Amino acid sequence: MKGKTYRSFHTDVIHAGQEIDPLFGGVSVPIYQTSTFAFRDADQGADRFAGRDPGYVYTRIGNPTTKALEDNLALLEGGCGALATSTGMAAVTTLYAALLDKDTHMIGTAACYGPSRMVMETEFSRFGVEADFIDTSDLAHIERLIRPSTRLLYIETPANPTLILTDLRACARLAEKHNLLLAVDNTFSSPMLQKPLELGADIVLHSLTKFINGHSDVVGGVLIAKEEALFKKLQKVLRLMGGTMDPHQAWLVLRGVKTLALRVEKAQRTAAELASYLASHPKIAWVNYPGLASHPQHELAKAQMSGFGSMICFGLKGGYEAGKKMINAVKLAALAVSLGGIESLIQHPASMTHAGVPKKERESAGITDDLIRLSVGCEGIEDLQADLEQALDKA
Ligand code: LCS
Repeated sequence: MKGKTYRSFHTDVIHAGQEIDPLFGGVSVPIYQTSTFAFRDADQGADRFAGRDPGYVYTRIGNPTTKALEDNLALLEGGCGALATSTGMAAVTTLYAALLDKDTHMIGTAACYGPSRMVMETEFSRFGVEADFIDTSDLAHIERLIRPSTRLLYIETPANPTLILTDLRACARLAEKHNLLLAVDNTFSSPMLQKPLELGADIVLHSLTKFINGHSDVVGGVLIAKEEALFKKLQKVLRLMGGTMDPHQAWLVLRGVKTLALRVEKAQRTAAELASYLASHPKIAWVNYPGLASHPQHELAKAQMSGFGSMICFGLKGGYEAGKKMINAVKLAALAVSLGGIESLIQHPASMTHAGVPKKERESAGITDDLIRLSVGCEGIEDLQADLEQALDKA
């Protein structure tokens, strides 16, 4: 992997792993929009396939634009290498396929992004992989479920959409004790606010669709490994299964990541104020935001995150009926799934992102029917608050 990190994360997002285009001096990384790369001669082709020549072969296997993004993201997370994927789900499924075999077992966070759980319970289960999705904030429960066949601890913290946290340092200790791999979906925090590899995780993954790209115009994902052997294992499976990222997609994400630090700073400042505003509103029953002193894991948030992010979830006193009126009345925040973009978005997980998780499991994971999820963007607080205010008036 090329490149180095700087003193400031604000510099890293712009420069880590990046270099001036050696051909023409382009400051922006060129888009190598090509599916294949010509060999000088047959020997060079053979050498590239055998890995004796590090040059490019074919874009599913590797591409310079995608590599520039991968080098940047690996440095931001402190990993040895990154693998960009076509979507966040391609990162999740590549991880599962690379690390789990028939009759092996994993333990995952129950309140994770619905499809990350569904793909395991409905698809990987067909190949004999076993899984328990539980409240991973309960470490004793994790330990009780570990079996000789358990290979992977899959943690999402803060979890989508409940914002329940899991103690990453404690999970790393458990993983070490029981010889498990610890993978962390860091989508909600981004490397700006949480660095799972530094806290002891083996792998970090993201839906790049969210904060890292940040402009609601690209889907993508990434896997970042701490150690080379694990990186190679994931890389082999990704190349074979084909969930690789396209160079044009990579270029857009590279453009997006340069403003990650600015966007996260702005959005989380606004989110902190909006969370306090909602918590004091007479029509609001409850608010979950890790930055509020009332969040049951506020101390853990301070211990493992450097900021509390810009995701808020809350419920209205009138339950989902009132919540539905509110989300129908919101004008500035779009009523849409996804999160982490400059535009604020609001949605109802029980009927949208997590509708595929059976109701019983959804509720036991804390995804109650009244839960509304707000992704705070970079608009001005005055406008966002006024919009929530008028929508709450109608609820
Ligand atoms: N991990 C997390 C935490 C996510 O929130 C998502 C998508 C994924 C993985 C999958 O990434 P994708 O394939 O969509 O790039 N979360 C979404 C959400 O909450 N609303 O719509 C998508």
